[in-house]
Amino acid sequence: MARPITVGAAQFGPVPQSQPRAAVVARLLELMREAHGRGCDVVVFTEVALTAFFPHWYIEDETELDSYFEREMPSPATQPLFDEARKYGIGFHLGYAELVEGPAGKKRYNTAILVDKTGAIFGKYRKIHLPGYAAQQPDHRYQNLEKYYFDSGDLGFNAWRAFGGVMGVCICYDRRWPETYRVLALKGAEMVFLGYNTPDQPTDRPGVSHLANFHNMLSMQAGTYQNAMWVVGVAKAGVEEGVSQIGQSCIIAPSGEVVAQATTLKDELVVARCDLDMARQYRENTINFALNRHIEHYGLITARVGPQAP
Ligand code: CDT
Repeated sequence: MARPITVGAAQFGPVPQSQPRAAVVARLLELMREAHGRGCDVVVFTEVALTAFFPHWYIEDETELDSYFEREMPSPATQPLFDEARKYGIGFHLGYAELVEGPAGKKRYNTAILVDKTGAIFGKYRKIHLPGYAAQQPDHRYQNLEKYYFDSGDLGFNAWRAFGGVMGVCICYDRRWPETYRVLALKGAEMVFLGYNTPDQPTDRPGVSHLANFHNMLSMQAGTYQNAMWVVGVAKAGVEEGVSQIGQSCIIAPSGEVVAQATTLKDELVVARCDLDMARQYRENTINFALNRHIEHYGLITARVGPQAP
């Protein structure tokens, strides 16, 4: 029996460094209202949606760095998102930089939350795979300092029953690692939400990488098909503070087929009505884990490299 869900992938155009939170939230609210108008059950915002993607530059001043992070969620600035979600009866996914202050000092995470149709947070994920460098690269055109600014997520990959199915979350660079999708699938996720900030050029050389768009779609389409799940991938797109980022926000079926995709590099809502039951169908047939994954024969606990051939 079909289990339909209508999903909105809310691609976000550049967020200037100078744009206040309130103005960013106003843009997100506009996308949320459009999603409501187009019948969405849930609207998916991108990675670190509330600010410019600050890992692209080096920040020495701690107070300045802290200004990119949220210490609470909802916060006064983000409360309208939760209020409107409740008013419209729409769920949402939101990525943001999270600051946790404890006895051991500050912890910083690249985080995403899931919010239900009553405006209540029911899921949180902290990005595990952090790309880039742990130190400034002075000779690079722009930085990729996630290893410097963030701690690796400590909440694991999880899946939550919501919106008529089982929902999972990962963030950006996670999508390039097959174990991300596999662990989420093994936990039962039928649809995975993921936001990304992906430059279309290497940090150390000028010029567009002709493979940036290809690798984006390759990772997500392989992830969906090999794990029998839907993926909703949502970009921060366009030229932000001098860094040009890919778009291609899209909704991909468990067949690996792209059912909807953005055509711009700006704020743009992409909507699809998806049958969550398609994940179950694939998992009972071609991608049946229980029938076909003989992990006891994978040799996972034997030597990593075999002996020298004669
Ligand atoms: N934000 C983020 O994780 N970006 C990375 C850059 C990696 S460069 C190959 C990404 O996977 O898009």
